[in-house]
Amino acid sequence: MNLKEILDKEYGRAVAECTNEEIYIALLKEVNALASQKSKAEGKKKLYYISAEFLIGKLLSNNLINLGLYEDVKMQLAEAGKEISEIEEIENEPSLGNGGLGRLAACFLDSAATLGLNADGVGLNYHFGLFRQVFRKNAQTTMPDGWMTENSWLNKTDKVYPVKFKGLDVMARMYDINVTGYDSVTNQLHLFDIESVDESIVKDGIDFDKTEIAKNLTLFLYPDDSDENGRLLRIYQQYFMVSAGAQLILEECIARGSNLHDLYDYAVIQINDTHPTMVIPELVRLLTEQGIDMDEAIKIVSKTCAYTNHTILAEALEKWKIEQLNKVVPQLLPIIEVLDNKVRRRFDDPSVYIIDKDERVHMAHIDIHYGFSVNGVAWLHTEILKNEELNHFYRLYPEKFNNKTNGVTFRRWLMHCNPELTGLITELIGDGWKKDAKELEKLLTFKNDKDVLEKLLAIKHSKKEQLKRYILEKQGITLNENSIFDIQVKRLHEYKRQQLNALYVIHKYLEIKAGKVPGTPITVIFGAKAAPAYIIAQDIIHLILCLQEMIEKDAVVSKYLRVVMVENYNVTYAEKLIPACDISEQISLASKEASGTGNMKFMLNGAVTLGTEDGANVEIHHLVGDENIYVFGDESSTVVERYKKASYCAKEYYTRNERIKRAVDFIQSKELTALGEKGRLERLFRELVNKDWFMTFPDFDSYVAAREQAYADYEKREEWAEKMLVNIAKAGYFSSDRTIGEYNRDIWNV
Ligand code: 26V
Repeated sequence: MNLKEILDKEYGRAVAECTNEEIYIALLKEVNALASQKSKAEGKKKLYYISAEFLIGKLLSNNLINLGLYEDVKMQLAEAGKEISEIEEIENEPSLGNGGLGRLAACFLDSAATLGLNADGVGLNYHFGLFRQVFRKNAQTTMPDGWMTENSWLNKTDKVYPVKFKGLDVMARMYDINVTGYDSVTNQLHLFDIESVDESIVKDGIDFDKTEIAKNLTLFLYPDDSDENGRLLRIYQQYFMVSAGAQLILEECIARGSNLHDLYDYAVIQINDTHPTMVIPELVRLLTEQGIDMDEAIKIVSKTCAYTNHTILAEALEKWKIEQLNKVVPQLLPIIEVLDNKVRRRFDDPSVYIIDKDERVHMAHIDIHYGFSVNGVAWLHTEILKNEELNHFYRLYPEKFNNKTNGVTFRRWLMHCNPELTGLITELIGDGWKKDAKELEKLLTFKNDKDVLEKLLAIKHSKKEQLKRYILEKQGITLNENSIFDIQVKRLHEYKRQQLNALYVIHKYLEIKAGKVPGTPITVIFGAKAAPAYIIAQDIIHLILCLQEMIEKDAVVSKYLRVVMVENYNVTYAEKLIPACDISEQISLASKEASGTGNMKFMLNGAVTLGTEDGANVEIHHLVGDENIYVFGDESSTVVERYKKASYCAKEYYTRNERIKRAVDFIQSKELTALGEKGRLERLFRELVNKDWFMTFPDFDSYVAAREQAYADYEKREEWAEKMLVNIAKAGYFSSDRTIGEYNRDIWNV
């Protein structure tokens, strides 16, 4: 690519004379055109990965890397005195996902294209995506996060599909984003949008009239569903996505030669959690419209659809009231009733019915009965699905259940975000690992190589300096790059237990106040958005921000301990934080985190995990061995039992354990209430003492012990570097190329 020529043609100016924005736009157009020209995957059968979320992140560098142009462009920019990172800054991040599930979908598309699979994504084009988080008075406020500009990666297509709701007909327009594989084909992410959407109805932060469907349908990702209109809007969004998606799929399959009776030879639809579940009755409806009888239509669809479960939290398993569905998509109800009746005729167990006695439709039940595969996303998660949460279904269909441990794309999560480490690895073992991540294990031969270990430490240090500069620029906070960077970044949820981390911070603060100072200063970094209607999550953010301010103002303590909560944590921030991390906090209550994928990204970048035996941490532990991870807390079997017996009493721990009591009491101390809202802090205090539903107290002592051990081991720099090396070397298993290979082998066969 000749940047000079491109800019000359576009603006008639030299590289150095163009603004960063001009360079970005010219690059965007050029790279997008090159991506479109790449060969497409071919084949009779295609995978459609249908998902309400695709958290794709910025695309410029990602596409440059995958097209093999990154180094060249970087060099040409450098010759003109520009850094590629300045150009990256111009791009808006599309926040089309909440967290893990959406980011996983994006990694999967990257890997599917890299492996050359005939595979497209199907989703929605939210104009504002997830909200932008702004801190005011030590609390989260929310703003719309517009990302679509005149020039973006969205390519408008001429495909439009009619979608019918009760009393409202709309048109779904398809927009495509090129998904470049690494040195491979280009696939597509199809995002549907409504022509009549009106961004001007958004007022006061992220408020808007939830009843004006024709104007609001694709404005936001998961609009607040704390009220009835919000919930209905979610049904509108889901049906809009699956109806347009189903029409696209049928049209494409017919074009490839299907007579629809053999649809499953032409398409496999992976349903990403229950949000796209209505694709099942919708496909049945469309097939019957084509003259196929209902029984056959159901059989065809059942051989086409596969379901991935991403959570066992009961409140996250979608159930829609018949009454709600009737208000939006009455045409699906007769079909859902047929699906339910077939289940009732076959099985005598109300817990597997689709429609329950309270007239609610269990979306996951549709997927399990009428899909041919059900998978969990990490070994432990799948075991819990089989033996606990979905045990009744597992007994009916043992052959449908399978595990697919999550993975992440190493193009973004190593090559892009950590070129320094990428360079060292390639210098040591060549670049075969870029196509076959298992080759990272070759690094183990350098375990005792002092020179290599020192280089690893030096890279970590320079990534900490880079993060320091970034946070200073974004938030005006100056980090100490010589401190331990202990990081917990993920959605705010009680089960992920940011509150346990905060209790440790209080404990440490009190120790330092009492004169017991740590050997190396510690910087505890948080990043998390909380759902606007999730009160306790908001209170936890409030606590963390108050702790941050209190410690910042304490000249003595802040020399040894700092707390920083980064504002608006997103993919772009993750790319800066993860390479700079020493200790990766993965402290969910065992059994609750389906997998986690941040844990994998941290490991890959040489952070050492401090975690519970939960989700994919179990597999990380198994791979790196006891020496190279800090594991603490009760095991999932203990936790599951404790819930079953309802035997947990937080108060008992609080009264008996002096350290816990002191830390928890501090939440409503004068020091903190002076900086925050007394009512909120007291509410959080009461929540913990009287409930502590996610059992932080039972794990507190072992958490403190493990964390202290990690900090002590950090002092032995060479031994620590060995741990880093082992983590990187063993991370190959968590490449999403491996995961996608398994999906294709066991489920898709495209
Ligand atoms: C959704 C909701 C929605 C309503 C209220 C509470 C709640 C809590 C959790 C969720 C999770 C939605 C599904 C999800 O994002 N699961 C994540 O999927 C990742 C990719 O498989 C996995 O790594 C994470 O462990 C899992 O939490």
